[in-house]
Amino acid sequence: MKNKLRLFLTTLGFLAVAQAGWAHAFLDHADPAVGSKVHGSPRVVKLWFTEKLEAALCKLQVFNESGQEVDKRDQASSAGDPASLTVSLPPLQSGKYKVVWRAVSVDTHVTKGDFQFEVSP
Ligand SMILES: [Cu+2]
Repeated sequence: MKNKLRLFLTTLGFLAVAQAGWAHAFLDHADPAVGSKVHGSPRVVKLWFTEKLEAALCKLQVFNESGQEVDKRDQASSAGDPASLTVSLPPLQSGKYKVVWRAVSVDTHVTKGDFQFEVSP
């Protein structure tokens, strides 16, 4: 009986560790918002995540409809906001843009995603 209890507690311990491992950096929200239509060219794309990031290992890119990267390749976390990622943009023409991100949280777990937004005049 004691062994069974120990096994049970050990299993609980593993489950707790597994749960903690789920604390990855998921996209919380973005500006421009996911799937949104914005009037005029945004100056930056900013993403907020659910966990603090290792900014140097993260990637944030913006592509136009022809698949060309249009961002200024200057992605960084905002000062004092280590769960965010920002990349700046040149003036964008009207059209659809795709944001592709790869986030590495401080626990070194990697998450990826992409979404679109549309620029209208
Ligand atoms: Cu994680």
